[in-house]
Amino acid sequence: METWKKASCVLCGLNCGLEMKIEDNRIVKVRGDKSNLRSQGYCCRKGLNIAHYQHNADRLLYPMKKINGKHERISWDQAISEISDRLLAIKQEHGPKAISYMGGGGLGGQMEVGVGLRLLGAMGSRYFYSSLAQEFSNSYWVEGRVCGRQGMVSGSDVHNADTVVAWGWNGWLSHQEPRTRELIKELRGDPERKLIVIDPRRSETAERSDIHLPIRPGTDAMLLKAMIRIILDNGWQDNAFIEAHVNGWEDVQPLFDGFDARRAVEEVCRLDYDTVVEVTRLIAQTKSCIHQDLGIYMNRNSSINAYMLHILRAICGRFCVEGGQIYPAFLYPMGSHSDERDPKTWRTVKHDMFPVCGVFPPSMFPEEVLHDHPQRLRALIVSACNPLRSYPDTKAYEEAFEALELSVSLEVVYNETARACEYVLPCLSYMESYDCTCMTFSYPDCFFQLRQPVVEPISDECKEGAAILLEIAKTMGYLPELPESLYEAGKKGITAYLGVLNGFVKENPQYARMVPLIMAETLGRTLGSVNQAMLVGLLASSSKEFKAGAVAMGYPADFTMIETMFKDILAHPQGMILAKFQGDNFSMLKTEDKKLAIKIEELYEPIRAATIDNELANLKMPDDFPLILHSGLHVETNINTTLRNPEWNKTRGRTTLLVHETDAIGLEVGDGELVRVITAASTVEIPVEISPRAAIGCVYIPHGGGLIYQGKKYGVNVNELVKTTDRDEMGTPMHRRIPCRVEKIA
Ligand SMILES: Nc1nc2c(c(=O)[nH]1)N[C@H]1C(S)=C(S)[C@@H](COP(=O)(O)OP(=O)(O)OC[C@H]3O[C@@H](n4cnc5c(=O)[nH]c(N)nc54)[C@H](O)[C@@H]3O)O[C@H]1N2
Ligand SMILES: Nc1nc2c(c(=O)[nH]1)N[C@H]1C(S)=C(S)[C@@H](COP(=O)(O)OP(=O)(O)OC[C@H]3O[C@@H](n4cnc5c(=O)[nH]c(N)nc54)[C@H](O)[C@@H]3O)O[C@H]1N2
Ligand code: SF4
Ligand SMILES: [Mo]
Repeated sequence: METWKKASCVLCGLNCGLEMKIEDNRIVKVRGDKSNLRSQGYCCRKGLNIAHYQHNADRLLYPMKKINGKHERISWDQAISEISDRLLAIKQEHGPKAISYMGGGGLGGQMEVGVGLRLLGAMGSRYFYSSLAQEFSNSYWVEGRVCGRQGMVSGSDVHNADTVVAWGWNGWLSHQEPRTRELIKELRGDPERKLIVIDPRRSETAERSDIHLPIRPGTDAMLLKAMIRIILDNGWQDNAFIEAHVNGWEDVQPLFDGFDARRAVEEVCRLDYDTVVEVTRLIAQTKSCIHQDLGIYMNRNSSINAYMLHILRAICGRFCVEGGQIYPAFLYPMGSHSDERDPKTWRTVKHDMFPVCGVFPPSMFPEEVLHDHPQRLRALIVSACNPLRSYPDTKAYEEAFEALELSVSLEVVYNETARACEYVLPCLSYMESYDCTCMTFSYPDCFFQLRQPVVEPISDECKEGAAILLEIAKTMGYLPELPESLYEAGKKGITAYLGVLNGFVKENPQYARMVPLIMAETLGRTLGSVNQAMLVGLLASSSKEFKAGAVAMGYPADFTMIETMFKDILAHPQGMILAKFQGDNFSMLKTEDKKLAIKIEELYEPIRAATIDNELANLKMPDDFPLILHSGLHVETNINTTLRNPEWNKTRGRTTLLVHETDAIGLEVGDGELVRVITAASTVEIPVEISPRAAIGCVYIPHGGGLIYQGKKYGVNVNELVKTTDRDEMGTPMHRRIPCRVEKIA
């Protein structure tokens, strides 16, 4: 019989709804799920290839331990007891600062990190490293000041906008907004709407735009300053909006006094001034929104750019309005809040670096391991990420992993990081488990999907990541003795369980902080899934805005809401709207007066220092590395490092270095010719692809290469070419501006 099951894609943050045809426990066909309210049947070629994620020859089937340099099968009992003992010993000898956690919160599931961070907290450590802090730190830090809370990140309401600005975003390939290609086609087909792309090269998205500003690489700060100046000169700012919703503009405005917008645009950005004025007018005077992405995040001036983008939105009245920049309705936020001004906020030992959203920057991890302070990092649990390919400076990472006293990988495949770890623990894949993410950027509707398993586990020994971490927490002694009544209560339903749990916590207030782990343990057993129990916990502890929004959807206003909602979620594998948030979008702001707080004094000096003359001087590339390497285009043939079997790109050729024709002539290299790319970190050999998609002076290598599949390495790992120190003041790697040179191989 033909079975089609509903699930979602796990390959990028959009989590498009998918339907999968299953035969003999295998995904044999995939199509977009039209009943998913968010993606509405949309799906890209990566989603269509998701079977390669689930079924691949490097799936992990049982726990392993490295013995004499080789991974050997061990039992779960041995794995959990040894890891727990070792963690306790390291903590006892060196203190909690020696212990770290990396990853989690991935693009397909976020339940495991919920338990992981509680385990880390129970051990007394706060050293959490994740991918979030290699793209978003600068922007989320700014967001924390503007809206009052990091992790509450705003997004662009592109589908309701008339002018969409893609700033350093190649949406045609990377998607990043629901139904991106449909959106781009709609914008293009509608004379009343505009797509504007600000990108040094003619990207696939730029090619489909109404206006392309081919900005000189790295000069976005100059363009932003100029745009704000142009708005003020023309009186295009929205004074009524500023009066009603913005705090601090009088303080900020002088930063733009006397700025020579024309000179900046023409001389620094090398753009046509009149076109920039027209783009600025469209941003200020139409229903506009700006989607910025890695071209901004992983580039120079990332902090002030994120800041000036928010200033621009604020003075144009484009915050918290339809088609503008909105604060999404969510069940749980993107991350926690960590204010570096609070002396209680942890910093790293070596670099004294603070976290953003509770996350420390992966670019600093190797140095935090490889130093001789008694409190250096010594133990790491890494889950659902692949630092040995994803994070900058693979060599430094390899050395750091060597120097760890304990390394544990929770994975589904034998990836490069698992290979380097002492213990490797096999997880259920996202197609074999219940899981969810929170990356839905809409308001007031809060869309939510709990993905359900579509296939049986590949091995009896695979477990939910959350369950593995809970087991470690239990073995380490972090869970109190729990009464049988708590294990039994869930059998009578969620409402009954929550009643008994409440009673238990009232009697034992000392365990209040442990409630999520207690639920994971007790309700998790009843439900047969720690992830499901974690979801119940999330529903129970949701914000008052969420609960009011759920009542507006017809859910009971009392204690029984959780059970009703939980059942509804399970009955809707395609996802559903759980809550309709009440009140306007400004009500989401966490500032006291519910206004946008755009006064960020720490960034005044950097903005002042970004003068035309300084920028002209700072943009000069070093003589020995005259070209800009864009280390890691997110292209059609990769999805970070997740799809590993090269089969899926069989007809798509090999990894190349994109080079503009002008540069190719200068280098005397022809299409397909092998060249050497040299950076301060390393050298790789790669064939040239002469391409109209490259900007002059820039060369490009895709992200996600150099993966080992069935023991063989495919393509170039671009993170070999990056040093950990190629980073900015927040630790964000400068992947969009790595100095390099290219040499013809004689
Ligand atoms: N196919 C595919 N899709 C993906 C992924 C993938 O690996 N493959 N990964 C997903 C993830 S995790 C992410 S974060 C996103 C990333 O999505 P994107 O941010 O869209 O990815 P990039 O390829 O880095 O595109 C950045 C663009 O910025 C431009 N740029 C470079 N320098 C500058 C500059 O100085 N100024 C300006 N204004 N622009 C500049 C580049 O030319 C490039 O076109 O993609 C997601 N989607
Ligand atoms: N040079 C360079 N480096 C980059 C970038 C770049 O542009 N240039 N882009 C960066 C960006 S934007 C990002 S977001 C990061 C992404 O980097 P990572 O966060 O490392 O993401 P992935 O490479 O997708 O790795 C996810 C891992 O999770 C595993 N996994 C899948 N399903 C499960 C599961 O159910 N349980 C567990 N435990 N594991 C699972 C996958 O097998 C895979 O190994 O890469 C970054 N690295
Ligand atoms: S856009 Fe992202 S979530 Fe949607 S199918 Fe493609 S990879 Fe999957
Ligand atoms: Mo990313």
